[in-house]
Amino acid sequence: AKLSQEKSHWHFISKQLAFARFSSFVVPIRTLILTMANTVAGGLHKVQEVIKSAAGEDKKVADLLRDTADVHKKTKFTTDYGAPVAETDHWLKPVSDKSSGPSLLEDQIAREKIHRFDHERIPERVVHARGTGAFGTFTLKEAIPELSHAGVLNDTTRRTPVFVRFSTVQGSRGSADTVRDVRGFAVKFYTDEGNWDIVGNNIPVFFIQDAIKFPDFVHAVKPEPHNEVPQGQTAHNNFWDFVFLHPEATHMFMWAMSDRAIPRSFRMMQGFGVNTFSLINKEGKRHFVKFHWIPHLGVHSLVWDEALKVAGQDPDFHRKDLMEAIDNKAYPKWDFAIQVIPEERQHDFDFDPLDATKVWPEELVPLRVIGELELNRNIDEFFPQTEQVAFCTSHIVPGIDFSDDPLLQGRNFSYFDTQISRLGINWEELPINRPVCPVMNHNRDGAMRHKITKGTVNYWPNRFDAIPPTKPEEGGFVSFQEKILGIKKRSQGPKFREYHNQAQLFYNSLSEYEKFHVAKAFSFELDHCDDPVVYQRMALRIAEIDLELARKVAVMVGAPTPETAGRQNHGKKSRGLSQLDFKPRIPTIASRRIAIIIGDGFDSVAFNGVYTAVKAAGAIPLVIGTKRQPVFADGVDPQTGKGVTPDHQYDGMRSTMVDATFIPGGSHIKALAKNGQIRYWIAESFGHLKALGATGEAVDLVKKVLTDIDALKFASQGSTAVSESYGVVTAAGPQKPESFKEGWEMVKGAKDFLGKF
Ligand code: HDE
Repeated sequence: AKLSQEKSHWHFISKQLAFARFSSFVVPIRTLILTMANTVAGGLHKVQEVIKSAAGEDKKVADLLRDTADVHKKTKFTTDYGAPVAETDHWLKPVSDKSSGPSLLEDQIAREKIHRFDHERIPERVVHARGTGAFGTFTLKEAIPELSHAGVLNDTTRRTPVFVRFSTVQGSRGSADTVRDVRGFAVKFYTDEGNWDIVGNNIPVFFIQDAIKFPDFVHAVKPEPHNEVPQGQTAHNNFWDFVFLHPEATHMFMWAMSDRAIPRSFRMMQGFGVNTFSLINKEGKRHFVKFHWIPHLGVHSLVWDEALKVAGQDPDFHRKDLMEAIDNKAYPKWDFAIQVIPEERQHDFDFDPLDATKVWPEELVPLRVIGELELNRNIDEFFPQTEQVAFCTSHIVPGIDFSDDPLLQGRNFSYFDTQISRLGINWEELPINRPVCPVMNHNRDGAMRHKITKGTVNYWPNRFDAIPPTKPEEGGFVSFQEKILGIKKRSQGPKFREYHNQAQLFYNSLSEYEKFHVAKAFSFELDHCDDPVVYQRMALRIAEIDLELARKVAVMVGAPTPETAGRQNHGKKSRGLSQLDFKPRIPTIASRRIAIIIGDGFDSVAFNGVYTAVKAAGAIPLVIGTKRQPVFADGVDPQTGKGVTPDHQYDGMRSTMVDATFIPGGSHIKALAKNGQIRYWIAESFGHLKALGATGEAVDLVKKVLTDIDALKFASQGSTAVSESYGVVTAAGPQKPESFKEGWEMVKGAKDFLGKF
């Protein structure tokens, strides 16, 4: 019953994923070979590129090599002060024939080891503590001299090195990846004119408008003070209490309750600078700007049931996904786009463009794609790179400037400040943070200073004219000259006081399936609040967005069902808010994980065909077997023949860890059919709307399981037809070459069907 209740969300997900996940399951041999050849050639090309850049084309690679050692190179073991060490396993102590005496304090080697260990931890980030990073390249596709004179936005021949850190917000460093939360999307560009950081999120708006509210907000969202519960969740009284008391949070919490907050992968989410910045051109003219990252893979999410399970089954799911994709050379890419408002049009909208709780609807301010980001290199060591990387919204380069967005103004203070307590005042000298261009000024000293500056003066002006400020005509940064008028007071602009229009705009723009998920998300979250004041008031707040939604949620969470809308829904929609607006650039299964389930007696023709096809398409086949020792195909003698060693056995893997599952036919089906874990795997995959493929005897097994859960009516009818949308592809015939052809027809069918969406 539950499964059929949820069928609408299966439908939604299948539209997005079924083809991408499944299209290469059954490929004719010729196509297969061609695809393999292309993939291999593409792969080699990329490898050569990376090696070339490691050799010096990528300035950050070259820079980091200065501080990189290799534990696998045969070098001498030494103390930190360089003295060679002969023994590291025993503390120095008096030892007799019979026993050993006390450990001696004089052992400088043991003491050094323990001292270093005692101080290994640094404070975790106060927010965004859990994260992972990777290196990449930013390429400008279209210069924008009319808007900005920044080198990085004008020179299309440059390859600007970048470091990107993705994160969750609420949980601590060891929390799970797939929790419902906003994701950080912080990009550090190592430009020739200094570092430029876009410290963004995967949601384009924020909960609050003024930075002074940030400590209250973070206290409310983080684990509660009396018991430090919950971890990695917004599902608690204090969070919902706070957002009710701050109507400005209304727009953002709608996003946070949508599928955007449970991404399938960091590689499949958008990024937004959120705050409004300025672009300054050569003539000194200013345009307000918002920055966007649009993933080539499209925007995809988990379903909540998957997210919950994966949080326990593999808390590092997103971290590993990113690393795995880069290792497999399926480099994630994003378009870099800008939205621009000329300064003189600042007041032409019914929202304030400097209010970070508002988007600039695309219909009013179109997106312009001007560049591309590719992540193509994993980190070498987590702590010195991902943990020590330090982003600052205040890191801008000439040609870019701030705006009076009051959230940004506070952020510009906060990030630098927090790095001082996390890393110390000389944090900008750390290898991951230092720029690739020369750094020179009269800032000096402080704990852990690395740089040595020769000369007798450390101030300006000085009698030698040593290191004067860089002149504007030589590229020196000049702040935008802005005329300010107003009464100094603790307040905000009038348009900041409108909180509901865009919350409705967002909700109205979602597909039915996404709306269904929002209702479920509220129901989960408010169900976890045990203070009636909290969930009752929230039901009323939701009624100010959409009455129908509020009524659904109220029933589920035990609040009185609202009778009237707190405010009429204006019914308007906008593009780019539903994630259905972001399809994969090219439908691909590259980097997707495909499980192939086998036991002794599997059909080797079907197995080999699908395994090779999946690999050739750049996807990751994971063979799941009864055990991790060799498993034998039908007709292969276990004594003399060659078996397949599975990557995992049933206990070590779950359907939630993969994007699709294929089960070849063969006599192994008799045993599989009796195995509860396998039957559950099939049912769960179907429930999460993942593509399921089966051939030969496996078709009956899949059908039986789907019949048992009363789901067959949604699945493939017959052996050659692809199901309308439910991603179940079966070929019942014997696995001779003809049936590959048959399979190919099915794949084409799926393509035609999915092409409509
Ligand atoms: Fe942050 N935020 N933030 N934030 N934020 C931090 O800086 C802060 C805000 C974001 O991967 C901290 O280095 C204030 C919006 C990301 O290292 C801290 C305000 C957005 C990251 C801080 C905001 C963000 C942080 C903690 C309200 C989206 C992780 C550690 C005015 C545009 C960066 C650190 C990384 C981290 C302050 C609001 C994104 C304390 C005061 C809006 C992605 O400085």
